[in-house]
This record gives sequence, C-alpha cells and structure tokens, in this order.
Amino acid sequence: MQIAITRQLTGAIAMCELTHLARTPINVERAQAQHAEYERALGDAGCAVMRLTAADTLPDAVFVEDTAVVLDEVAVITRPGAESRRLETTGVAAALARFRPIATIRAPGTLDGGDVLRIGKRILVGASLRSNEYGIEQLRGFVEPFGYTVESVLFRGCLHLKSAVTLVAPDVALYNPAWVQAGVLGHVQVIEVDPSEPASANALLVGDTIIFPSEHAGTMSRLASMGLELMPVPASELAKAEGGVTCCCLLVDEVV
Ligand code: CIR
Repeated sequence: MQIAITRQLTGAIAMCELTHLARTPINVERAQAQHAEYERALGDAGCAVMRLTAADTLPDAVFVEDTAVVLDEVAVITRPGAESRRLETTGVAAALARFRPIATIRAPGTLDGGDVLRIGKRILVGASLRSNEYGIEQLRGFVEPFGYTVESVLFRGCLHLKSAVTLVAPDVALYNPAWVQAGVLGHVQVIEVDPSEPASANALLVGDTIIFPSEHAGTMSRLASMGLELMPVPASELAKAEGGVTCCCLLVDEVV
C-alpha cells in the first residue's frame, strides 16, 4: 500500500509565501474542508493517509511536497528555498525516517520538492528561485548511486517546475507550453493544458487515478477524452497560496 503523508492546514496560511500571485484572503474553514476532501480522495485512490501536525509558526507547512524527495531507495530532505519554510523539514524527516534511509540537502544548497519531477529513472529539477545549482548537485550525489540521472531544467512564469508539468500516466505529461518546453521532457507523450487555464498542469497521479482540481474543467475534459481516470477535488483556496494537488502530500511507495 502507498502511504500519503499530509500535513495539517492551520490559520497561519494567511501568512504564506507568495511569488506570482497577489495576496487575497483565504477562507481557512473552506481551505480545511477542501484539504479534508483531498485526503479523502487520497484514501479512495488507495493510500493510507498519515497526517502530520503543524505549528502555527509554519504558514506553508500544508505544502509538504516541498520538504522531501521520496524515492524507493532514499528520502532526500530538502532545504526549502524560502527561509520561512526551512523549519518544516524537521517533522517530515522524523516521519520519513520510519520508511526510508534519510539524506539531507545542506547550505548553500536549496531545493523544493515541487521542482522535482521523476520520469522513471530520470529526475528533472526546475532551476528556480527555490532550487539552486548546489541543491541540484547535492541531490544528484545522493541519487546517482541508485541509477537515477538528474537534469536541471529551465522554466518560467510559475513557482515550481511541477506548476508547469506533471505526469498523468507513467509516460504521459500534462504541461503548459508557455511555461516549459516539451523538448525537456524527452520521449513521453504530452498533453497541453487548456490555454484558458494556465495553472492547470499540476495533477497528482496515484496509481492509475489522477487527483485533479475541479476548477479546471477545460483541462479536465482534455484528460477525460483520453480515457484517463480522474478524481476531481476542490482546490480553490489552496490555489490562492500558490499550492496545487501535488504540493499537499508526499507519496511513499511500499517497497517490496
Ligand atoms: C510557497 O510559496 O512556498 C507556498 N505558498 C506554495 C508552495 C506550493 N508548493 C508546491 O507547488 N510544491
């Protein structure tokens, strides 16, 4: 069984980091309800959900994806690019240590899990405001011994690489061509987002199921018309904090 590590959403989210969006009020009750639906969807998709608590001093803690890169062989604890997020890693590292050997990105390296897209044994890392060359190099050192390659990828217009592209099947990528070039993705099949929904490339693939923000109807119908299995969840409040569906969990596969 796959474990999905999530983290409590608190009222502190009002103080979240913002890069590309202007601050608009987040309805905390609605955000918590949407987060609960998301956790339910993870359960329906076959995950055992493990929710970590979060202190009020960690506004972005719900975006647990950024704190680690979990592979079958190792969990790499990141050093998030935003200073306000660095303390988030402590609780996550403690949780992941139950399942994987741990490696840790050190200063001056920075890395956000949202920049890390794994396609089989290829790991693409967005060179972003959050993930620097030292962080990418340290990640390479940790994972190359296990047969992974690490490539630094340029993108623009959004916070993380996975805001611009994610996998919707093991060899099919959903992407926004205005933010990242298909060429960097290699030989996978590509689907473009609906141009009227630029922020809709962030999909969470759990087994054969795609957990997807219900607000992006145009891109959703593109995916559905390809016969892909969708599980829509409301994600409008987290979008105001520049979060999407991959950001709110860390998937830990059972290693057999
Ligand atoms: C931040 O700026 O760090 C948060 N407000 C949003 C992080 C979203 N995480 C992700 O896309 N992986």
